[in-house]
Amino acid sequence: MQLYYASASPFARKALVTLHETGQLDDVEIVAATGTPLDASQMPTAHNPLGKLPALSRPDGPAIYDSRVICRYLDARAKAGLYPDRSQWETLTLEATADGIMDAAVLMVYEGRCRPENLQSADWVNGQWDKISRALDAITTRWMSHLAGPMDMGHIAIACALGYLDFRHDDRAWRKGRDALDDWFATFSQRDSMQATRP
Ligand SMILES: N[C@@H](CCC(=O)N[C@@H](CS)C(=O)NCC(=O)O)C(=O)O
Repeated sequence: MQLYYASASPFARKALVTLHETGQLDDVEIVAATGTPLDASQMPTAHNPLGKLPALSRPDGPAIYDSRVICRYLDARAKAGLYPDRSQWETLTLEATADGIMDAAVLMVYEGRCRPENLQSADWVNGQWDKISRALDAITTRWMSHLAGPMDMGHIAIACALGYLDFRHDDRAWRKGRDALDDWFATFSQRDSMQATRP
C-alpha cells in the first residue's frame, strides 16, 4: 500500500498514527505530496480526484480517500477495534468533531496563504476559530470521560487536531481555561505514534 502524505497535514497524521497504533507501518510506503486548492500539481489526483491528502492506494482494490475512510479501513484490516461496537456512534461523533476542528483550522491557514490580501476576511477567519472554540468547549464538557477510557479513533483524531492547533494556531492559546483537555493531550502526546509523527 502507499499512503500519500504530508507531515503538516493533520488528516494525513491521523492515518499515520493509526498505522503506528495498529502495527501496519511495514505494510505501507509513505509517499510525500503537497498542494493547496490553488495548486494540485503535486497531489495524488489519480488516487483522489479531490486533490486532498491523505489517500491510500491498495493492492486489493481501488484507492481510498478521506482520512475517515482510510482509518476505518486500516482498523478493519488489522481488526484493531478502534471503533468499538459499544460506543460506535460516540467514537464516530468524536472523530467528526476532530475533523471539523481540522477543517476549520486548515481553512484559516488557506485564507492567509491562498487568497490575495485585499480579499481576506478577518471576520471569516474568526468565524472558523469560533467553530473550533465551541468544539473544544464541547469536548471539555461532554467528552472528557470518553477520552479517559480505552483508546479509540476519537482519541487519535482529537490528538491530531490539537497537535495541528499547536502547530499552526499557537497564538490562539486553545489551552486557556481547558486544563483537563491540556492534561489529557500532554499524556496522549507521549505515545510513540504521536512522537514519531510530530508535524
Ligand atoms: N475530509 C478530508 C480532508 C482532507 C484535507 O483537507 N486535507 C488537506 C491537507 S491538511 C488538503 O489536502 N488540502 C488540499 C486542498 O484542499 O486542495 C479528510 O479527512 O481526509
